Amino acid sequence: MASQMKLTYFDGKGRAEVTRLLFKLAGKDFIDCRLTNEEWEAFKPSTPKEQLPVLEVDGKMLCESNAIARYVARELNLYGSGNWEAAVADMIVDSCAEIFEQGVPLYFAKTEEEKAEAMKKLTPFLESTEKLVAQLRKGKFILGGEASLADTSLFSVFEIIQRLKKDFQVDLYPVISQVVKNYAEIPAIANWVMAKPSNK
Ligand SMILES: N[C@@H](CCC(=O)N[C@@H](CS)C(=O)NCC(=O)O)C(=O)O
Repeated sequence: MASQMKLTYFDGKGRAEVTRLLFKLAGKDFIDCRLTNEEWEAFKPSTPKEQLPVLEVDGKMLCESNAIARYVARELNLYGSGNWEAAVADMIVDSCAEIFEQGVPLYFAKTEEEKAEAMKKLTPFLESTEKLVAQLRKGKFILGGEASLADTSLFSVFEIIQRLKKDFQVDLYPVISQVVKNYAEIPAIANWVMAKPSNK
């Protein structure tokens, strides 16, 4: 197991929250470093792609949010058991990454009309993910009784959509809605969510 890891991002959820949640889920300490824009400008040249998030582990640095989340999930045994379950988790992680990227216009939408248009484009991706989760879910969580990277990715991306579109109805996606609800009830997660303002 690697020594204490340091996750650096801005002071928001964005592309770092899945990894933060994984640390919380596993009850594993990490350094949650949040940079201001000025601090970022100074730190930027030392990062592999001049992008955040980065994860520092034993003097080395990883970039790309999904590579970071997968690495941390493997380190913390939150990637299911065996190659098949890891691939099942990956189907969800990749679907959530697609939703995240398709959801970016929602972040930049200024009016309710723009938000509605962005939601319209996002909806097919939510529907196909609901269908996938309905086929894969083995219990309370996607891989069975224990939460993994798969549920963490779902929870995080749905939390972001809810924050950006206040009238978003998670209930339209009943299977995902149940998984997300079960995830939110995990004490370590409930405490983490409660301790943070909704956008941080
Ligand atoms: N594919 C990359 C995208 C990273 C990315 O776009 N990061 C943005 C923040 S969300 C960034 O570093 N922006 C600051 C800049 O480009 O100077 C990932 O998922 O990590």
